[in-house]
Amino acid sequence: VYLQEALKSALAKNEMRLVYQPIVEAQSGRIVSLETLLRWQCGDDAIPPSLFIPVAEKSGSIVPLGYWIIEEACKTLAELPPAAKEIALSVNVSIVQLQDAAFIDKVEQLLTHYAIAPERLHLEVTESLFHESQTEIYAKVSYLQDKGVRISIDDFGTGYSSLSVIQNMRIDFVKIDRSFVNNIDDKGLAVVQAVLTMSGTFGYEVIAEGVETARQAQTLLNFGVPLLQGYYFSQPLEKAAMLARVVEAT
Ligand code: G
Ligand code: G
Ligand code: MN
Ligand code: NA
Repeated sequence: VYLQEALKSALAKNEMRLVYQPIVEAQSGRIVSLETLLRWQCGDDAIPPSLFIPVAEKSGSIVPLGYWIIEEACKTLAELPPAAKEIALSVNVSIVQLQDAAFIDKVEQLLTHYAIAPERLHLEVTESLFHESQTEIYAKVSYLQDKGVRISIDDFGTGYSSLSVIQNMRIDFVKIDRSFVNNIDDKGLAVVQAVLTMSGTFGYEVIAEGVETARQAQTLLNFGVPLLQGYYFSQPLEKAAMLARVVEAT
């Protein structure tokens, strides 16, 4: 109840901000996109998303908060230097947000208002999202994809019906959950290889998450994973640091 109340005023009090974690091309180390991650500084406390996102989902405040997040992402995209105009931002979206009747209109309005090419907005959703009200959600996602927005399946392999999702939807990116990357020297490798093998048939690009060591990065590169993300390449960065990094690289 305390969190729920504090969440309501968090935006007005300027307590929320986004941080940005690079997703890099395995071959070159070049940044191709950045995942936006929400941070809440409530007084002296940094409250982790794992704690407050579920509360925000339950209370419905994730809906206005989610629009704020997408707007911030659009503003940041507009601020990237011209040489970085190919870089995309990948925003986490939960099912409650997609269920909101205004979702499609809001996303289109924001893209138009900030003059952002839809291809530069990626939405990260989890597999479990496609359980409830499948057809309605599918239609919304599909509509946005027709406009150019890209869809990533987050935490791939940890939810239910992972395989039916890639079969039934046009997925642009599959993000292999970090538990498999962490286990790459053992059985995790088989999962990575299976996801890679299927990518040809289903037409998605593979991103490995949670890459923490040079050894993991090298193994993933050797097996042909095209895109990598994790602490080995970069922690999530504050906006200024992210902009500096992007400018430096372009
Ligand atoms: O950044 P961190 O590792 O603490 O994130 C923990 C969880 O919170 C992750 O599952 C992540 O997807 C989720 N999360 C982080 N930022 C956002 C956000 O902006 N929106 C939503 N819906 N989830 C987020
Ligand atoms: O569920 P999702 O993939 O959106 O979660 C993203 C979360 O993973 C972020 O909170 C981010 O801080 C965290 N993260 C990013 N890179 C790494 C990593 O290399 N190792 C671990 N353990 N967590 C990571
Ligand atoms: Mn994510
Ligand atoms: Na993930």
